Amino acid sequence: MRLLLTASLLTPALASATPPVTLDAYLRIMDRNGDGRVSLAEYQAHMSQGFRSMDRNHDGVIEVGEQPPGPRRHGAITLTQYLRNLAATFHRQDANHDGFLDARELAAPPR
Ligand SMILES: [Ca+2]
Ligand SMILES: [Ca+2]
Repeated sequence: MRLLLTASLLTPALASATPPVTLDAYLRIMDRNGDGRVSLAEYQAHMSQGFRSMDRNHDGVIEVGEQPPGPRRHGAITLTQYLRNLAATFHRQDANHDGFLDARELAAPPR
């Protein structure tokens, strides 16, 4: 389980530069206030980094042309919509419905 996770979460560069990074370490990257669990705000802050890097003209909208090519391509998506989608994912992953993701919930396959 841990091996699988390590392989899927790490970029090759990171993997070669550091000792194996555990799921706990991954959680700590998201866990900004250090309480050992990931709140929705922490999840959104971390996951929206990708949005911000795709939003090349920084207008809060990812145009179709800024999206990676692929079958899931859809119309332009705003940051607001994106955060709403992240919230939906967060709540699906929150298996025990306590409003936080622990390491196990973070590692669970998307529902
Ligand atoms: Ca936290
Ligand atoms: Ca939870």
